[in-house]
Amino acid sequence: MSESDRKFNVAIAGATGAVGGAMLDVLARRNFPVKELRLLASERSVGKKIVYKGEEIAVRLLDKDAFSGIDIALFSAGASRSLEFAPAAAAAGAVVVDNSSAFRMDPEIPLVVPEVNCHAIARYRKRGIIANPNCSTIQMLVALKPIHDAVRIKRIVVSTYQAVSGSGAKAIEELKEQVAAYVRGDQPVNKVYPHRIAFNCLPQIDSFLENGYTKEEMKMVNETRKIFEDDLIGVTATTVRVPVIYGHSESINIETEKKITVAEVRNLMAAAPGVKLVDDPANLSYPMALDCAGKFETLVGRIREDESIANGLNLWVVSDNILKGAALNTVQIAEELIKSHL
Ligand code: 25A
Ligand code: L14
Repeated sequence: MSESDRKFNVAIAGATGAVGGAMLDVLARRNFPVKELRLLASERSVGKKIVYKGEEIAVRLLDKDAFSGIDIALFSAGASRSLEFAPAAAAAGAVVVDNSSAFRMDPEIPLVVPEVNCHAIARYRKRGIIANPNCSTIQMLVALKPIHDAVRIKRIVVSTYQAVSGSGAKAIEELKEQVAAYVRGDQPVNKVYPHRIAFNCLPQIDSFLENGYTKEEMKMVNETRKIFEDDLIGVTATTVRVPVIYGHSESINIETEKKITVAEVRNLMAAAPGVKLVDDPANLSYPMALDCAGKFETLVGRIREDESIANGLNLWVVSDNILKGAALNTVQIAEELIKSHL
């Protein structure tokens, strides 16, 4: 069999969700060599038909027996489902690429952004699972990796402006319904979020921890250290939900060990894999959530020197949280798996 004839049996756990649907899309857009595609979800969706490349596929129940014959299992049904079913998928011989937070900080499980630490994938063999990082961490590190390699980043101060699609399909509906209710003059109702999200900003993503930070904020701290393999890098984050449907935006301030100029950073960004430089203030051109939706690249702009310290920089980084933040990164990991490991 020639290299181009190799095809793989792929399962998607959580296929009916916001991220699962994007996984189907990305597999098709990138022409992933799929032999069988098995779509798995909860009882609610069993029997529902989903079209992949013109072919209708019926959704099956996610259970421990669902993975026989599967080569690669992409998981996006939440952390509790991953904890319950990913080990069974691995035991059945599949390599799992998991989108949830369940395994990210497990020292035996690699946490991978292909543009940043592709080499770590090889460590999947021990448990048969590879973790996909948090969406906000992924886009930040795609942009910062070339700078870290060039002049070492000592400290990162990041504030995020996160889209509602990160909390799934029902959160997108909640924002739309609240906007419609507001325009009608009715009282908007909140179910997914603890407060109204329409025409508001919520400085809370995920639950609060003892130290006063949210879990989302501490994911950015801990996952950055693991992916950069740098326990000394300082990271502090404030994560905020904004009434945007697709695309997380991030204001990032960094302090570097050695000096780097704005022109040098622009050159690094123009050459960086997965990055598109959008930084032409004279023409009012900068990264915006509306422009990143549906795109594979992470947009970087507003690059400025931080004039309050010796070696400081500010950047504005925007990416589609459902694509690079989840489905695309997962499929890229699967592509690397079949290229170098399976
Ligand atoms: O809190 P958790 O458990 O960690 O979950 C976190 C949430 O994060 C999302 C994902 O939402 C998940 O619900 N998510 C996961 N990874 C992410 C990432 N990297 C991420 N978000 C951002 N970045 P989602 O809407 O994208 O996907 C949900 C999927 O999970 C399936 N699912 C849920 N419970 C399951 C299950 N699959 C198997 N067994 C279970 N027990 C879910 O499938 C969906 O594919 P579904 O069939 O249950 O839902 C189909 C549609 O039904 C709607 N719906 C959801 N909940 C309810 C509901 N309808 C009625 N009642 C409900 N309680 C949804 O709109 C869904 O589209
Ligand atoms: O992947 O925006 O850890 O609500 C879970 C919740 C990503 C974002 C994760 C959200 C997330 C998310």
